[in-house]
Amino acid sequence: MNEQEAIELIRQSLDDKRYEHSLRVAETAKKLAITHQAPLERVVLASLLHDYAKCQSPTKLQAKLQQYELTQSLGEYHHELWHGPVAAKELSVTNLVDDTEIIRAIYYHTTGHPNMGLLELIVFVADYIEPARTMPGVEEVRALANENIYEAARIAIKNTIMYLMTQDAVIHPDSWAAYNEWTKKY
Ligand code: DGI
Ligand code: FE
Ligand code: FE
Repeated sequence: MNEQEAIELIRQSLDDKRYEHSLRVAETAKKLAITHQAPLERVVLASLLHDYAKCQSPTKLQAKLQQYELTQSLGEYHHELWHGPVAAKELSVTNLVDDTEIIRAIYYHTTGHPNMGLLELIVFVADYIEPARTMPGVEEVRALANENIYEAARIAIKNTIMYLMTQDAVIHPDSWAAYNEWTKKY
């Protein structure tokens, strides 16, 4: 799939708000890819597609968790965590995307993962800092993103975990593992 095809695909599968968000993530990720000398086209493709399944209902996503045998790892967690893994599976089983790193970037874009490579880190951070994001701490991550992508990702997941804890939300083990790994690096 090329960039134009990805844009057409998300135009069909997402509402306006989510479509615009995806374009902003791709634009943000593109700049980071240039700064960090990451493969530009692949970074843009992963960013465009990261929320591909975001507009599907929790009921539909739940059925797909079953279909792709993801219920055990994700079924007990908040339905917000389902759209990345479902999008990754859907895009790979249909052979729309055959690039494993792109698939991983999509799969783990919400929770993070301890073994993320540069492409995945860029998508993860770009999703957090795209220009419409206003959560507390986002400016710090924006500034760090150009200097040290690991540290930017670390602060992003730290802020997310801290926010979720104020809500008494359950934290997915991948989020903890990512935080621990990036903190050891730091
Ligand atoms: O899809 P987006 O809105 O662009 O962003 P996202 O996929 O990063 O995040 C979706 C939501 O998931 C966001 O409100 C924060 C939440 N989230 C992230 N990690 C965890 C989590 N929610 C729970 N319960 N547990 C987590 O570990
Ligand atoms: Fe998302
Ligand atoms: Fe997103």
